[in-house]
Amino acid sequence: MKKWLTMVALSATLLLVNIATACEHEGACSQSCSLGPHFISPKDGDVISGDVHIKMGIKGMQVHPAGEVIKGTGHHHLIIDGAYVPENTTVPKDDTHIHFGKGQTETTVKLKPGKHTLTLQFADGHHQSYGKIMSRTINVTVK
Ligand SMILES: [Cu+2]
Repeated sequence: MKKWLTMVALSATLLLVNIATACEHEGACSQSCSLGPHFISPKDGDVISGDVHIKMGIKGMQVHPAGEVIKGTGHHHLIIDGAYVPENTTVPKDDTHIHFGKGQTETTVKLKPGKHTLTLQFADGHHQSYGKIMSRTINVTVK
């Protein structure tokens, strides 16, 4: 009886380990399984020729068009060669801070050849940043 219980406990432990491993290898969250935005593509360290096609994902929140603030929702921002935007600060709108206020999750950008950082910043319906925890930065090289 005692041996049987040990076997059950052991199986349960193995199952949990399997779930954790599966999460790490899930394509959409290969950078990390933590909450926040992530790049489905490109990946950190990618070398890209031509235009950069970007696919954005989010974990722990829902994408919703800008306009009204709804708890647990927001929209993506792409920051080119710049830092994340501190919490409760309005995300600037310029050539290097691109808003996806319609709820878009894909875009294509043209970057000069060389090394660049791409940062995703998730912010609420009034473009107020959710801060560092809701940002993600990767490095890419454009040929
Ligand atoms: Cu915005």
